[in-house]
Amino acid sequence: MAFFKSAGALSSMDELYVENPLEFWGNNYGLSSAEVVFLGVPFDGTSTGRTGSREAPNEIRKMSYNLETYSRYSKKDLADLKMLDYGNLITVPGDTDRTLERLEATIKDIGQKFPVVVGGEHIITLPVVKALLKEHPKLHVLQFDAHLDLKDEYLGNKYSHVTVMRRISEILGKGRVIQTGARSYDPDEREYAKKNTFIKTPENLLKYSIKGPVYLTVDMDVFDPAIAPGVSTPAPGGLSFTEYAELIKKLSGTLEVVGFDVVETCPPHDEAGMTSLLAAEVIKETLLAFRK
Ligand SMILES: [Mn+2]
Repeated sequence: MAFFKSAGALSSMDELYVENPLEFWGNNYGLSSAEVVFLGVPFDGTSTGRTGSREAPNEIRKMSYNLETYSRYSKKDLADLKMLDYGNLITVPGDTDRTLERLEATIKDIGQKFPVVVGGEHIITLPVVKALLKEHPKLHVLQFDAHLDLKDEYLGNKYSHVTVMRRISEILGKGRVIQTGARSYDPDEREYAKKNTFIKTPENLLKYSIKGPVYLTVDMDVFDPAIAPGVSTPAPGGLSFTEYAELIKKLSGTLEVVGFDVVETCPPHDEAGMTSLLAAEVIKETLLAFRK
């Protein structure tokens, strides 16, 4: 539970029986000493489906209070990590470009840490990847998503949550984007993927080795809508949580992950907070799997 907060860097505030329920698990460390930095990005300006993912960072923070900090998958505990909740990016409503510029600048600030970025919709992955490229020129991106997000444009818009992986693939170059969980895409996206990215089933992902640093992006619609109904664009037939947790546990032995995001949770369309709760659990397991 979140009670371990007072077990870290002590201050006189720890004498008081109060806590701030709008923080991810740990927040005992300043930016200079934290190893893991959470950043919320409450932005849903290009959502083509249901809107509302801007509400996700705070909903996921609330749900994180329901979870144990220990993981039975990784046998590790969040309480052992030095973490900082950096807060939410101040977005510019109606202005995608300026919002993404702000996000890129913010990630450049914290890029030497292990960033955990909580969306918001999927376009936010683009500036994060751009910022991390400075630190990691050989970066690969591993995407868990029901969709390929490889459209060249949508209604004339090149910067959208349905074009995000196309833009990232163009920046990184051939073969540096690996996509898994995809089950909803058009023939043009499939054609682009054949030439430029790798599509792997979760099973095949384990046989494939990615050399060099990896940024992970988890779109919550990769999960089955039965357990994750609160997403912008649900697609039947997705992963279970157990499948995901076991998969990343196996990958944790080989992948050098330098940060990740969890995007597309859409609280206004959620049932009983279950997708936000799942997102909190996904953040916890992913962080513990890839952070020693
Ligand atoms: Mn996506």
